[in-house]
Amino acid sequence: MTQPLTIALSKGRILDDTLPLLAEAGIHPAEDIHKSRKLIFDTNHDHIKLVVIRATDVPTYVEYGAADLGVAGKDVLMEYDSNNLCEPLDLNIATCRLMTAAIKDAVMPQGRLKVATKFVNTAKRYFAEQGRQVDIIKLYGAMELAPVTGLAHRIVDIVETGNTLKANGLVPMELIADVSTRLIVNESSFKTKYDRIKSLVDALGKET
Ligand code: PRT
Ligand code: MG
Repeated sequence: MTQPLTIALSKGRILDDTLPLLAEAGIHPAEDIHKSRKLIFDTNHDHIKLVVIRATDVPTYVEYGAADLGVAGKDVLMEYDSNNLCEPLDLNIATCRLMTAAIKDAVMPQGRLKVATKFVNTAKRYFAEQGRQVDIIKLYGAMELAPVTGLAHRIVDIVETGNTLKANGLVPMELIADVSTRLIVNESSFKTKYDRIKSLVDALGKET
């Protein structure tokens, strides 16, 4: 019996760019993902299934083998920081930058810099590499509000056009990483289901 191949997709903005890539590689969900409340979808291929989950959960599903493959932003992968995931393909979609930002013309604080972000691990690593001691404050959203309200001096967040920062009186400062969406693969799946995964990687690679 052929084992299923499960692909974990990030819901939200990445999904809209992923579905056309899958379609060009010949993979079509059996029903409209946007109109369904289901979390798991059959496809036109008997043995390929899609699960649609929060972007931050994708590496977890793939690392533990609950999904063989996944589609996730480099920002999410940097924050998850696993050594057990293969990253064979840059899908070149949902491109943006991970940056620090602060209030325009803000003066540096006397004491330690307070940095608000949902990218706690990435921010810690970045400032440690710079040899700068900072206090990291974990937030789950609306990071732009932190400097304005005095919660933090700086934020680490995704910047695309820069409009969100600007609308809140902030300016981008340091580039931490260029971000795009990656295909990730569970290491042991890559060995046990090599042929099927390889041809999928090749098909998706042709489109990017
Ligand atoms: O909503 P939920 O908490 O479940 O997750 P999420 O908000 O992280 O998911 P979602 O759907 O927003 O998708 C996030 C993924 O898309 C990220 O992991 C990135 O890899 C990628 N991506 C690409 C972006 C953006 N562009 C983007 N512009 N993620 C977020 N933004 C947000 C950013 O947080 C900021 O609020 O857009 C705003 C900045 O945009 P500009 O154009 O104003 O600079
Ligand atoms: Mg969101």
